[in-house]
Amino acid sequence: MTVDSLGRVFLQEDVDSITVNVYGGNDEIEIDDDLDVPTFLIGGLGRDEIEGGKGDDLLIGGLTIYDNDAVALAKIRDAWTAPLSYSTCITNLRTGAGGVPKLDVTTVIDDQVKDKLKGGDGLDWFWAGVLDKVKMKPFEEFGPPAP
Ligand SMILES: [Ca+2]
Ligand SMILES: [Ca+2]
Ligand SMILES: [Ca+2]
Repeated sequence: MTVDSLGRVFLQEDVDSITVNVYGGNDEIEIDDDLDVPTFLIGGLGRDEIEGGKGDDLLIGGLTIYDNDAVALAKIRDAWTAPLSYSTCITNLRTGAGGVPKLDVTTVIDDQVKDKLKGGDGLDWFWAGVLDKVKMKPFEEFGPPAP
């Protein structure tokens, strides 16, 4: 069972993906460990605790320049949840392939406070700053491409 921002309840089989953007304030986003759908989770300003579930989660501790642009966020979600490999989805988002809004050091902005990010199972992608605490698996990707 899944509940949206308006309090509506969905059956899990009817949910393809989940996008959560909580903006300012110290927020907690927790996706159930058993929920196997891809998610796109943005903490925004404030000390946020973001926990992914069993699916592939894209976790951002700070802000993006797209946070007030629902169309851009939906395009990012679609690129992240596309039926392509983990590394292809990430490359497409890093490079802006096919017109998707790019995720790079100019569009994802750290909010300089301590966020906690945890991905859980699945293949997750993390964007965090130096102050943030990140719990990720060694083969998972972090932020921009390695220099
Ligand atoms: Ca926040
Ligand atoms: Ca934050
Ligand atoms: Ca996960």
